[in-house]
Amino acid sequence: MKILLINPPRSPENNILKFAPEDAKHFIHKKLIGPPLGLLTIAASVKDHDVVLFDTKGEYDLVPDTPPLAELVRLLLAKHRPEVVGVTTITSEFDFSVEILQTVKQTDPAILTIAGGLHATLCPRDFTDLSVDIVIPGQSPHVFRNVILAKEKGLRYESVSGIYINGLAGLKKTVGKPGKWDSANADYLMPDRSHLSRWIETYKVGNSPFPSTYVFTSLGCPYKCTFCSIWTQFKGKYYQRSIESLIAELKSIDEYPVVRFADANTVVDEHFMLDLFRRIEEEGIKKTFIMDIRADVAARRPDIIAKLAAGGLKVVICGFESFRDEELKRYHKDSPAVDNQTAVRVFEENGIMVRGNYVIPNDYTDADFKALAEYSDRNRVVYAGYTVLTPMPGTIYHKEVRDRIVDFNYRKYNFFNSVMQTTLPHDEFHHRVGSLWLIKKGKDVI
Ligand code: B12
Ligand code: SF4
Repeated sequence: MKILLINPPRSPENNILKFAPEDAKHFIHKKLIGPPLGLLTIAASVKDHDVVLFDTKGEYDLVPDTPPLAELVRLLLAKHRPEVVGVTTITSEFDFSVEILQTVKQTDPAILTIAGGLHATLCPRDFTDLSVDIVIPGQSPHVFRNVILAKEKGLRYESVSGIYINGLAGLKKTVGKPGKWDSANADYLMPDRSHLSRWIETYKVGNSPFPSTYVFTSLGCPYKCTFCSIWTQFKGKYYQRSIESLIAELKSIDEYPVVRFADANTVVDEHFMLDLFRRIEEEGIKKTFIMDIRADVAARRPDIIAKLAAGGLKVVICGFESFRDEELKRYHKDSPAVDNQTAVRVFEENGIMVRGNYVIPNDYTDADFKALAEYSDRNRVVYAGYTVLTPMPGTIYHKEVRDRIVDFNYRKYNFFNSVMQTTLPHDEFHHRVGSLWLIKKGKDVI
């Protein structure tokens, strides 16, 4: 079976960048670089078939004058002649995923179209556009494989559990539950990164001359922050990979000297991380590591941070979220603001560069912006990110404020746009958020 998997482009909507002062624009995130791990996993589930994976993000970075999406998809269809096309979807890229599948159906209605990924997991019922044949929620490589087998054998898709079939009468869920699938352990599928070799030069972060890749050591998160869709995607569960499977993966990616752990939180099981880094040292694996680590972990366990730094940890992404305890409590962050300050000190003492991220609520007034600016100025970090507290569909926060949402354009759900009424005038709010990006140490950008 010929299968084409397409990673959609980034959403261009970025009101923080649009309204920021000119001198701040250089620092504001324009794009995140990284491989589509989800699609690579799906590709691995059907590797006995003829699979092509196309990263449109990488393509637009590599060849900026690549034709617009619909034309690009038509070229891909003409070149690869797939019988099945699959897309992965996060909320802000939903429209592009649908546009890809619409182009597929306009070109050849016989091609089977399948949508999966985070947004398909949290909001499967959004995929009612008739260009979508099947929606597969969840960690679903085995279900995807079952759909391909059904197509191959000419069976009805109704026989595959765990999918939604779309049609004129709407989406219909098939009966039964898909069999158990242990994505992080027994059923872990090693991604075949050779699918991405065309774009490897584009996977470079900041000023690094070396390409980076993502590897997950865990899935899900044991915390329950109200604005976060990662724990809801995994229904609050947390799955840890095995150390030996990680060592095997790290040893297989010599072409990527920089590895970002794609975890919600890399240090949850502290013993696990210490054991992993002991094995990394034993195996003589030399990489630069980037991780997401919570402030409270660094504040409580500076000894662990020191060990990780010795093993190659160079950059940490840390969700500071707020400088006020009452806001952190409201977000269910489970970590007081003082931990942010302690964490910055611990990371810096260990030569680790910190990317600290704050989320800005839509009701911030002039006084709130001034207070945050003052705090952030006292706690400068090398890379600082200031994004908008966004009600992502499928989160607690979305349920809380759903009646106050004024902008339903999913392209804006990427943390760079307020989709609720702001207390300050709309343009000024984004200008003020943009100005904050100037409060950081030095001139580096990631
Ligand atoms: C890797 C990653 C990326 C990569 C790759 C994503 C891509 N497709 O191109 C890059 C770096 C490009 C990226 C970019 C962005 N990301 Co990102 N990213 C992640 C991260 C860290 C890990 C995701 C992952 O790989 N998980 C592991 C894989 C195996 O799981 P998975 O993707 O869910 O895939 C499984 C299933 O979903 C399913 N599946 C997936 N695809 C498909 C397709 C089919 C056909 C089927 C059947 C099944 C299926 O099967 C897979 C295997 O089991 C998550 C945070 C996290 N820790 O989860 C954020 C996350 C997904 N990103 C997020 C966001 C917002 C972004 C950005 C918009 C950020 C920004 N503001 O710029 C950008 C988008 C573009 C840009 N502006 O540059 C949000 C999404 C929130 C939401 N509700 O939409 C997350 C959850 C982070 C967060 N803080 O909330 N991201
Ligand atoms: S914001 Fe971080 S700590 Fe909170 S639930 Fe999401 S991943 Fe977990």
